[in-house]
Amino acid sequence: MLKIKNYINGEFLEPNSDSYLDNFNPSTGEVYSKCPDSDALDVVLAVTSSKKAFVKWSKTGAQERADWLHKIADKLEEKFDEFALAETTDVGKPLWLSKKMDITRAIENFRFFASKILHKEERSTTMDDGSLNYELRQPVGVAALISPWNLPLYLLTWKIAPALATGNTAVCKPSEVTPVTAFMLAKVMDEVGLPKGVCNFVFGSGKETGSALVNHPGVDLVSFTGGTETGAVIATDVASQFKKTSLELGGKNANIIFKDADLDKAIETTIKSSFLNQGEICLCGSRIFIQEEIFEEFKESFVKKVKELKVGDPTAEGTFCGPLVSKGHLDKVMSCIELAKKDQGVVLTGGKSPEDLPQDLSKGYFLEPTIIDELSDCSELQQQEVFGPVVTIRSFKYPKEAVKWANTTPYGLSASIWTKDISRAHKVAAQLDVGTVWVNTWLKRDLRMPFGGVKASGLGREGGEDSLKFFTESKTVCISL
Ligand code: TXE
Repeated sequence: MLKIKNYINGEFLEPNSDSYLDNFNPSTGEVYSKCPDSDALDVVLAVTSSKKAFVKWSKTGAQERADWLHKIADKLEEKFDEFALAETTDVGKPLWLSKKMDITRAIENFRFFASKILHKEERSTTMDDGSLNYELRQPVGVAALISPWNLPLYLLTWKIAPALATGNTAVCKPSEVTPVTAFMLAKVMDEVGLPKGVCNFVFGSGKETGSALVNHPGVDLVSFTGGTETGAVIATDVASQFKKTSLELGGKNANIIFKDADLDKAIETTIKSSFLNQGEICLCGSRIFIQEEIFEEFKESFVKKVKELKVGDPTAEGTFCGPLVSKGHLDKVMSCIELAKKDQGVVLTGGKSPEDLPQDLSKGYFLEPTIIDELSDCSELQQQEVFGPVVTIRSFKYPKEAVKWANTTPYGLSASIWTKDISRAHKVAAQLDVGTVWVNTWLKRDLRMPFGGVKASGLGREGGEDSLKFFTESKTVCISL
């Protein structure tokens, strides 16, 4: 049985409490590893180590920090298959997806910021009297990096890479639901000889470990990705401590398909934007709006193709959906489907566990991809994030009606638009209250561009220059010549 340990000050340590959380394999429903249930004392050790390491690390040159990030990326490449299988086992996502997205993007995160940091620019101005102003962008200090269970290594490294590249040190608190690849990353950092205390890992629950970390006075910055509710708790915690904070939260994203869309391409991509990673991606387009002229044609083709998706063993060839991440999450998603049925929703396909699962997967948390039609406009489910393989479809007549519906949600993370009319695409994109809009595509990410949400989807932007800005403090120096 794998027993995960904290990684603090360059050592692998048992939690102070010596208590552990069960970590389940979602495909079999069995406990397959143990995650430390760390307490405030473990957090104090990690923050103290991080603070001590900051003195030297913050003074290292950009090239030296970039070299360390490349060493970590080199090791991740070496252990690519091991990491991919571990992520699939822990989350339930198909192995091909772990390889194509999660581990590949984790490596890219290190490579991108190892390069970006070498091109950091600071502003300067000269005044009429000849005085010189220049800006210093200096590391903030100890960064608390808190990540969710859906894209564990991808989203944790999305924070670690810029944090270290800019000269901060870090205390990572991965999700207790999927801790394994973070533990493997700690081993990689240890193996490459990253100076001790530069990146610490404390595993445990959000309420105890996560909360102790966010509230530790030695933490200078918080980068959080997770649910909106948790984001609100953290925002409240840090508000009176004035800590630099970035919150990437939930989404209830619209996917708007106009009558002139390339229907085949729209349907092919909509299958991914609806059900990739079992719908457990905050950027999934869970509300599909189709212009009435093509609604029936879309519905018939979409339902037919979704019925053909393979649900089962995430390590098997051809699997499109593995299990949901936990029993609790499966129950939550099933309750959303029951709510939809109560609110006049018609389940066109899915809504239940597959019948043909082999015996060894019979206790797994599987759910067939689910399409719901005719859901009442005032159903709570039109507003609530499901975060599972469940989408609703609805027709619209005019573009302004689609925009109204798309914006009628507390969230504002992303949206997709399908149309050949580029002028309409520009106009509709400008009217959507979200942080990212995709036109005739989905989930295409350029790491140079900012990423984040508005409204209940979060605060702040990370990505490219925005990450360098977030992970540094700006200081203006004015010299009278
Ligand atoms: O989030 P949780 P989950 C969202 C997604 C969904 C949620 C699922 O929309 O709503 O994340 O991930 C720790 N103080 N996104 O269930 O429960 C917890 O231990 C400090 C959006 O993991 O919020 C875990 O490590 N920490 C995102 C992390 O917070 C606390 C992309 C997240 O836990 C804490 C991916 C506390 N009080 C998922 N309570 C995006 N927008 O990019 C919990 N934690």
